[in-house]
Amino acid sequence: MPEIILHQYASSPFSEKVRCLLGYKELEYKSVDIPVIMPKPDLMALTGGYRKTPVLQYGADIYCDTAIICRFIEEICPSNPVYSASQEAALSAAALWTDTFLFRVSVAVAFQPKAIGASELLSDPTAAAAFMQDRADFTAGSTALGMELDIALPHWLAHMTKLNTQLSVSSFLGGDAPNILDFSTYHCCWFVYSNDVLKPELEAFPHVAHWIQNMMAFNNRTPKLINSEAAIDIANSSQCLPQTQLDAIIDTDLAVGDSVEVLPIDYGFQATRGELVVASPSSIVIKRHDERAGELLVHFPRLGFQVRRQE
Ligand SMILES: N[C@@H](CCC(=O)N[C@@H](CS)C(=O)NCC(=O)O)C(=O)O
Repeated sequence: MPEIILHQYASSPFSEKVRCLLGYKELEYKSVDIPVIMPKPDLMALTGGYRKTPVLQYGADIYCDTAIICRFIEEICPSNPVYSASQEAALSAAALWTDTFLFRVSVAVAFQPKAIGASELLSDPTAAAAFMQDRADFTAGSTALGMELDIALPHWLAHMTKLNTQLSVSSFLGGDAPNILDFSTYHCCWFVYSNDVLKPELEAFPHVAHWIQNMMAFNNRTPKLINSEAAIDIANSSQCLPQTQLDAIIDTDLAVGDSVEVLPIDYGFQATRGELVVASPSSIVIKRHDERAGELLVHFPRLGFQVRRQE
């Protein structure tokens, strides 16, 4: 059985979402510490272009975006479920809103001028300049990530107020146990809460602060650190998982075997190219070959991504 390898960095909120879910599921995993900014050549060998953080590797299967990473974790470890059929549409919609809109709001709040000195990513001026340039390249052509603080802050406070109300009568957003919305919401809060200047402001919402502590406690594994070359070797010596949805192409203009490119629709428009294997209502899977990593299947969620046929 392949092992889970999480390609991530410590200060990444979306990585924290996955670290906590893995802990909640009591799953062991290996970790590759990837660069915070480009270039990331060893990650590219696996993803073929997708550069966001985190990426989950399972042998020669590569999962891009936490929406599909979390679904995959649920598939291989159904105990402690975080999805349910009775909430399928509601949870999927709420988690997408949280991972996009609330994340965008939380980035503006976390990077506000008074908090920058205490930010792990921005406290050193040289590193901060390189980071800002990298993120400008990363979000080129997109308006989906930037937001002015005076617009973001009221949205942030409005949602924190609602969360505080719900969490005053319920241990988790999912009720007695967390569901995927807890993990999606938590990583946005963690991003702000882990800045010492901003922590007291979140503590003004005591039920949110208590829930953050409970969610944080799920990040309880100590993954074995491996280097990126070792992860590439593991991909190279693994077989891709058999695909059960080979005929699942819902797009009328696409067929299995088409040469396609897949890219996010919000920001980080770096495409991955390969041969289409699946384009179902839940996922897009393409097959690609890398000199060092061998044959790979790269998986993306359907929501938030587009597939384009390459002529
Ligand atoms: N929708 C993506 C968003 C991932 C994302 O935006 N991650 C941030 C870091 S937390 C990122 O990729 N930043 C640029 C980078 O790490 O190169 C997901 O759910 O995984």
